[in-house]
Amino acid sequence: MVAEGRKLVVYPTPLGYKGGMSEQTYTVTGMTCDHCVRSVTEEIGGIDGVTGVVVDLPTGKVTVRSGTALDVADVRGAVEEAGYELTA
Ligand SMILES: [Cu+2]
Repeated sequence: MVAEGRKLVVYPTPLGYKGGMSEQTYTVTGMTCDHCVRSVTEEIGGIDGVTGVVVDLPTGKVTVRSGTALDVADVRGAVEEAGYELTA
């Protein structure tokens, strides 16, 4: 089952939530399929304060939404934990 280009969204922000939101986009290399997307999404989603993760598989862009700004080292660690590499 291939679903290239599909965006997987988890931990959606509750409707009407406005306060203290931060959104940052990273680039992850090594993801090839939905399985990779899920691994990265779950690892990053496990970081304290993360409220949303959107992965665009073709570009490797990972958009992370959180209540407060995240430490890039935490995001890098989560990506590496999933078995991939954060390049930007
Ligand atoms: Cu994969």
